[in-house]
Amino acid sequence: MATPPRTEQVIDPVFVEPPDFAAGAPAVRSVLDSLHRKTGLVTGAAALLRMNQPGGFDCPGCAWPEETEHRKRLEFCENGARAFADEATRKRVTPEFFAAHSLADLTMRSGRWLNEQGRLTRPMVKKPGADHYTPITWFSAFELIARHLNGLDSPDQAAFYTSGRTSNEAAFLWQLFVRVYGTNNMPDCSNLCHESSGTALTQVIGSGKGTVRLSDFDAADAIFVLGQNPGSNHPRMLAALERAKQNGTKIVVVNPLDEPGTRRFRNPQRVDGWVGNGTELCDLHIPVRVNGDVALLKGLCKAMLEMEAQSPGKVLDRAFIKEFTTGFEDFAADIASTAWEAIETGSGVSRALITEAATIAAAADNTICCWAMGLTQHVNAVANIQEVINFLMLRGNLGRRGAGACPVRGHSNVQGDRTMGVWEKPDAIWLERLGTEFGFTAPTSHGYDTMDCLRAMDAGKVRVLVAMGGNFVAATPDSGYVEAAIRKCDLTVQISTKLNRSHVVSGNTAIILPVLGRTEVDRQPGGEQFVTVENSMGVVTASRGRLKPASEFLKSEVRVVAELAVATVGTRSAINWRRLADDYDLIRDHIAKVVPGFAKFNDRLYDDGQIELPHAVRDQREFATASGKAEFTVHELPALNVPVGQFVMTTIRSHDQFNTTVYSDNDRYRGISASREVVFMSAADMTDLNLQAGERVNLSSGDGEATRTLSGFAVVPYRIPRGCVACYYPEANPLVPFDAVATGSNTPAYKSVPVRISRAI
Ligand SMILES: Nc1nc2c(c(=O)[nH]1)N[C@H]1C(S)=C(S)[C@@H](COP(=O)(O)OP(=O)(O)OC[C@H]3O[C@@H](n4cnc5c(=O)[nH]c(N)nc54)[C@H](O)[C@@H]3O)O[C@H]1N2
Ligand SMILES: Nc1nc2c(c(=O)[nH]1)N[C@H]1C(S)=C(S)[C@@H](COP(=O)(O)OP(=O)(O)OC[C@H]3O[C@@H](n4cnc5c(=O)[nH]c(N)nc54)[C@H](O)[C@@H]3O)O[C@H]1N2
Ligand SMILES: [Mo]
Repeated sequence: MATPPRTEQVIDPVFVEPPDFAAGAPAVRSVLDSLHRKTGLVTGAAALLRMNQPGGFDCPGCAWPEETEHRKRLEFCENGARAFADEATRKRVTPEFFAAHSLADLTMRSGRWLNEQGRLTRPMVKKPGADHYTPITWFSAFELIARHLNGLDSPDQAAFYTSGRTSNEAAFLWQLFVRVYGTNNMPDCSNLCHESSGTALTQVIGSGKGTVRLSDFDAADAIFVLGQNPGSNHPRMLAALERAKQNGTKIVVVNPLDEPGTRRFRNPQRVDGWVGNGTELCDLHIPVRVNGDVALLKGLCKAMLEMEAQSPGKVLDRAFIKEFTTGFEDFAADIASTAWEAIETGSGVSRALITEAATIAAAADNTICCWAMGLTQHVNAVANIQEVINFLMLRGNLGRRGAGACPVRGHSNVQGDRTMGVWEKPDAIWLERLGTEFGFTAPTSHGYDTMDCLRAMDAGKVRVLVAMGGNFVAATPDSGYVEAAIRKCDLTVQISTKLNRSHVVSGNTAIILPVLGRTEVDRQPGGEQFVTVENSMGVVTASRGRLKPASEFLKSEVRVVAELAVATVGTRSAINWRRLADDYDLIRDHIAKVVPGFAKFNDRLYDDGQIELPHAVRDQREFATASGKAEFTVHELPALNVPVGQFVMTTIRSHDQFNTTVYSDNDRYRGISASREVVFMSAADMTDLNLQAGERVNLSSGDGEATRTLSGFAVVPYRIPRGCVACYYPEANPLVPFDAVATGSNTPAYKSVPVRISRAI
């Protein structure tokens, strides 16, 4: 099957020894360079000063919380500045652009090229059989979409995707519209991201959210960072780690790659960060093999149980285990019967190194575990996270200052979108409250998540896709399968800021609705509006755009949802959609009545600028599980399902991309420039395969007719455990099998793909 185009030119990568520090002067240079090229230095710098500040806008990048106690004048990082500059670019995609570029032309362009064309400015339509997008009025676009939606046999033949940049106000209105229309088909990027965390945590602690506050980092004695690369993906987290480190906290990093971002941090916000050696962050790096985390975490628990046996009462928090947990006996018996040999083989880490890490945890009164995609995107991802909770619970590290579970979220409002009800599996209480508030009966049957939605498209069961942001086509696995499935749809609608692959690989009819970004002024009849977002730690803040909109034709996301609702369900619902879009305070008043934790939402926002959502585990050690207690769980060691002669491939982000938006072909922290079509491999494996550095190889996965191949990737020698390789996301997505998903959360196993590697001829 066809795979997406690669870069416009084949260029050999340049690779050098990675730096041993993150940020510092190169980060500052990079910020200035992005601003200069994209927004103009003066406009860009003035707006950036408002980012993550009271009265300003929330960074469109990641979900790491803003500092409140330690807030700085420049509360942003290199990559936040880049995300900002990418949205605030001066370049524009106009109707003339679409007249000049056929779809046949655009489908041959790389994602990077598409993004570089600038901001979308006008609603556009591609009619059936046409090879160009042409302009359409907003009114006609809404009418056309409504006609399609209302012409379906059942509302369940439509699906409504969301990406996690959407504000709370837009997300709340969106899920209301979708449910009034009559379906729960709300796939979202969370399904591809932290769904495994939500599923795992809800089962064992009764809440899907993390249990720490930012201030807990100042009181932790040990911080474990598992499967996360904060130097590139959550750079402001480095400041919290640096402060912790200076307080004497020990930091343990569990990652197949020794990421420079967690090694040493030169804080660019301080003079010594520009010229000094920076702060050594990592005390211990554990080079776990890809998907070796269940084994490793079992090993950590085993070492701690052994220490407890030697010094009874010194290691385990017996009081916590007795009062607040269930399942400890079974858990301990399973750990005791798991041999060290199996743990060493499964994790690729020696007993000695595991014991060293366990000793740090045993000496720490308070431990935090942070994690991201390195744990959530495996077949056994839910088990990974439940093992993290087992590990934390041994010493009572839940619901206590300085301790807890910290899934570090991706998109800046992905957590908020879920809080606002964007979920394909809503619970009955939610639907009841929503129905009561708005006087309708919400559909109760569960909808499609992202993977099931794609399958339904392939089977002709979903005929219309409406996407609020994101890049559904490029973010999902097995690009060949996905692109064929999307092309079967009658209509695809993308509500977007920038051009991407999902606009050019589309349904029979395709519509682009261009919207305001978060950085831009949002003026409505009720005055200038602000929106709210929830960060990774359950704090909801206001975000007010400051820049002049990229085009006079743009509408806000909230306005687009309202108009879509008026056109589609206007005559069937008593809701005054347009009034809600005139004044977002009115939406927040409804949120206050429907969403737990949001009482007096507007009042608190106007008084304090933010609200912190309650968290029963964090605040009261209350666990809303079936047993009413936190649950120890037992998980088998995952089988090493990589056939002999194959490798397990993980897919990673570079320092110079935001998800499917690739800013450049460089990855400064890994010493790579000029090309992303590389495969990181250990020198020993290269020797075995008789491969030279820079040599081109083909990678393939699957068998027989289902074989998927990517050819001509350059081999880069890298410190990665043997038997494991790494490639960049999204370039490697054509190789990710569609059927390998996490048990329980249905998240694609993007981070453990068995691949064959052969020399390209
Ligand atoms: N600048 C920037 N910021 C971002 C994003 C971005 O693309 N660019 N994306 C945002 C989003 S949506 C998300 S979800 C987050 C993603 O943030 P991260 O999760 O940090 O991103 P990844 O690069 O996918 O992978 C994380 C790390 O997991 C490691 N890893 C891979 N396989 C394994 C494994 O089997 N076990 C372990 N222990 N580690 C493994 C990789 O080496 C890598 O260091 O960042 C958010 N922030
Ligand atoms: N192989 C592999 N695949 C992965 C991953 C991986 O680690 N490996 N990670 C997965 C993860 S964690 C995630 S979250 C997904 C990401 O999946 P998505 O969230 O679907 O993808 P993005 O690349 O973040 O979406 C970028 C597009 O969003 C639009 N956009 C940006 N800002 C706005 C805005 O303010 N409003 C609107 N309406 N649109 C906007 C722009 O058009 C832009 O092109 O990818 C997943 N795919
Ligand atoms: Mo994500």
